[in-house]
Amino acid sequence: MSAPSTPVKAPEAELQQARDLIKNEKFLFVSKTWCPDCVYGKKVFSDLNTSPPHLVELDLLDNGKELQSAFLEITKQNTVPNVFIDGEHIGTEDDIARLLESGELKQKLETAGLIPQN
Ligand SMILES: N[C@@H](CCC(=O)N[C@@H](CS)C(=O)NCC(=O)O)C(=O)O
Repeated sequence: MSAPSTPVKAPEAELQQARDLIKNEKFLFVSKTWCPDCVYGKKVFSDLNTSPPHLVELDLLDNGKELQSAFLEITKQNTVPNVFIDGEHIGTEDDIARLLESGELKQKLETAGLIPQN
């Protein structure tokens, strides 16, 4: 029999931890150290000279799997990068690329005070 594909429900402690991170960190970047899509996302922000994001590298945490489940429950996204600006869920590297292309990413970063206004 194959393993169930539905992730386990996130524990309350990790749900609270994820909510607190989203609420308290103006610029939150949930990542995994080996993830190429995260490298892309980090480079986009670095090229825009943003203030450094608060990085959460899930694969370095003892409770990384549970925390990933918590972000899934909150955002419906199970992948990294999972990015938030000023509490707003931005999404993954596809969303970063789309918002970069449209100019909205820079606008959001400026509004949040994460890059200087023009
Ligand atoms: N482009 C993908 C996200 C990028 C992606 O697939 N990221 C990988 C790591 S580079 C991932 O999160 N894999 C699942 C995991 O590590 O649990 C999406 O649309 O969600």
